[in-house]
Amino acid sequence: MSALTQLPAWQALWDHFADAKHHHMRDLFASDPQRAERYALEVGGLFLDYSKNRITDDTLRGLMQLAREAGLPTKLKAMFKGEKINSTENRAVLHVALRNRTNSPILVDGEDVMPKVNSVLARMGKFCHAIRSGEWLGYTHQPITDVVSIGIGGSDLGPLMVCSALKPFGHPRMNMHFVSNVDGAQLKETLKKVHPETTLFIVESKTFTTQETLTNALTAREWFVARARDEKAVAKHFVAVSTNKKAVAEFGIDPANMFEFWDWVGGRYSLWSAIGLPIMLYLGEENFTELLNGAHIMDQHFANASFEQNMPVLLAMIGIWYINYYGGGSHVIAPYDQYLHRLPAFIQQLDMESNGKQTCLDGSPVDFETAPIIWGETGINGQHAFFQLLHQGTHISPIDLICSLQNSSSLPGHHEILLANVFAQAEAFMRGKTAEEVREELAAQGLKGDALEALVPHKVFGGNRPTNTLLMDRLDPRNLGSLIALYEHKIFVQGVIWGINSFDQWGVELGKQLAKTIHAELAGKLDDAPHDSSTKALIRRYRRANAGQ
Ligand code: G6Q
Repeated sequence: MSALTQLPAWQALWDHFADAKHHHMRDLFASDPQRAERYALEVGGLFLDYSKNRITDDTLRGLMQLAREAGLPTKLKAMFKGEKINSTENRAVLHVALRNRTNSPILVDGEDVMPKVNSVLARMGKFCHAIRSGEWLGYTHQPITDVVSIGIGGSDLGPLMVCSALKPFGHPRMNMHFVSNVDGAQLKETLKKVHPETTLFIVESKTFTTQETLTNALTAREWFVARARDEKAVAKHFVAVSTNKKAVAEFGIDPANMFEFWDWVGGRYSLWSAIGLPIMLYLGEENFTELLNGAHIMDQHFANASFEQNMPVLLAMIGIWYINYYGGGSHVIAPYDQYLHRLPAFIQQLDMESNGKQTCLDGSPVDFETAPIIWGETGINGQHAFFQLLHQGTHISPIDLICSLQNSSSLPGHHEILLANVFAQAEAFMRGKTAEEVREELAAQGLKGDALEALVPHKVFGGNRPTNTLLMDRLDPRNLGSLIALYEHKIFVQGVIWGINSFDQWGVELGKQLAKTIHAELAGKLDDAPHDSSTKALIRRYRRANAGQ
């Protein structure tokens, strides 16, 4: 048995569950007129209504007790203090230092990291100002109009998601492009849209060894040099963001054009570091600082609020309730905001790469579920697609409905319709529709007798389906910063409860090794490497199809 399942609070919650699983939220609301008020919380510009969950005061008490028994208070302090909590890579985990706006010292191996953080931020600020103001000129003395960010995974998704989310704050002259896929189609299509004289390429890679990124960067560099006909022009059009100065220099980017970050910044937690350079270029230094400020507000709240009033802790522990007790293995992210259309993909990586683990910190296997499958889409589109399963399917998938109260960029009349859908869906998921209500509805439409009764079971909705409603005052850099940090900390808390390492990613590393041998075989540089018969046949088939090319 794992340490977690032996905790008294873990068992006590099972005892509570035996009774609680029979509760219907409809009854919980009916018996407590204050429920919505009591199960809501505001942090900065974010408001969370968590009342439409299958929880009672006893559930929350039990969950908070579990958080304490699992050592959350100590682990939380350890992260903020820069202890090496990423034990399999022997690294600190300090995305909170990147937005530590109070500047209080944070030590790693006895050294305060804040001066380095501030100095890179200042360099980024200067560079971005030069590009945005038009002072930085390309090799034909023209200002930069297009930025192509080349990276993948954690070195792509964060900047891509934030730049899409905050488009209304973007520089009007700047067009942002993101290339991650080694399928040449993405780079090819991007290069069709840009001009070498006015394009800046940012090569983003923590390790600077990632095959997809380096292949794309090399092709982009060749494309550029073939047109500029001058190697020296590269200095005006290529910059790198990395922890690996040597590899950047070997690639052919002057380290003077490199923005640094450090091993204690995890890829999927790196948008606050120099990896956020495309964000700062697009939004400007002030807005990037606002993004950091928003995250810092959430960091402070997470570090200091009581667990009972702590937004990341509440979201995490309510998640644990479903994952480990109800056995709900999936969680839906449904932003009701077109600008947030990449948020589900971003949170999917953040959560599944962090907590998709089956080994406890001490090396023993887990004997409970860990990260749920995270998926989603803009809510309004989801309504016309997979929401059917969420309403009437056999799975319980909690849903985060995310939207903003004000939407200055929408066209007149649209935002009200959007928000009406958010609130209506949350209500429907909670209430459902009883057989009696269906009968009344059908009778009002003129149906009766057998025809009416035959339809009733199909139109009944059980309800009792959990949602969290997250409202932002408005979608701006500060509130987006708080929202992202909220999910980062939620994921951290769940990792602590499960006693796993949320900050390594051996599954991703495996992918980086696997293709190497087969790549050599496909290229005809290696024959007869040991494989199963299926893999061998696939390789042969590829080679036959491409023979003579
Ligand atoms: C993120 C992961 C992974 C990583 C990419 C890119 O946490 O580790 O998604 O960001 O594999 O790695 P590089 O930045 O080293 O190119």
